[in-house]
Amino acid sequence: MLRTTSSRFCLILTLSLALAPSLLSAKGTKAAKDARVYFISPADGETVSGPFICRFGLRNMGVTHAGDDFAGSGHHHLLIDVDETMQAGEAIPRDKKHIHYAAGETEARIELPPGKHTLQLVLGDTKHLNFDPPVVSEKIMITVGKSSGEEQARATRSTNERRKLMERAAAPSEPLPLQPAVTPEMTKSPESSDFISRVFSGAR
Ligand SMILES: [Cu+2]
Repeated sequence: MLRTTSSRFCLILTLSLALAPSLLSAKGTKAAKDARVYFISPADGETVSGPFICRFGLRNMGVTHAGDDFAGSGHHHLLIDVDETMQAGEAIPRDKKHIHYAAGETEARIELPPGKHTLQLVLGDTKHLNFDPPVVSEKIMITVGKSSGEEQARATRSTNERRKLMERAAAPSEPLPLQPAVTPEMTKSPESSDFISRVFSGAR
């Protein structure tokens, strides 16, 4: 009896030791095979001016809301100027450099200060954790042009100037000289003078 119990214990211990490595390596939700996240736009090396639309692409997995636990799906995160490498099962930070698109957005309007910036996409699971293995895009670099602000300021200036001109035209500060409805030549016409004299005198 004692021998049987110790044999069972040894069997359980052996099985536990055999399973332990696989249990320890299970970090986060399993990513789908061949899952790929990528930028549709902007392109790597592109120069943008002012706010731009960033479009997220995903293959072999689906996009859903954070909190939805559908197999093989997750939500996008945009990493701006982030150097750290994502680890399987690691929580994706929530700050200005790690933007969560928890409503399942597949594009976003981004506004960055002028200069060079890196962008990277990361797909997170229902709890905002990295998949195992992490589903991350290539890191791209974009340049935000300085001219964007200047162009906007110039456009605003010209619009304001146009508005001022229109207002001035609609309400002139000095009254325009009245144009005579009848030219002096017409009033001097002998025929018309004769006709008016005859009407007022009752002559026919
Ligand atoms: Cu998230």
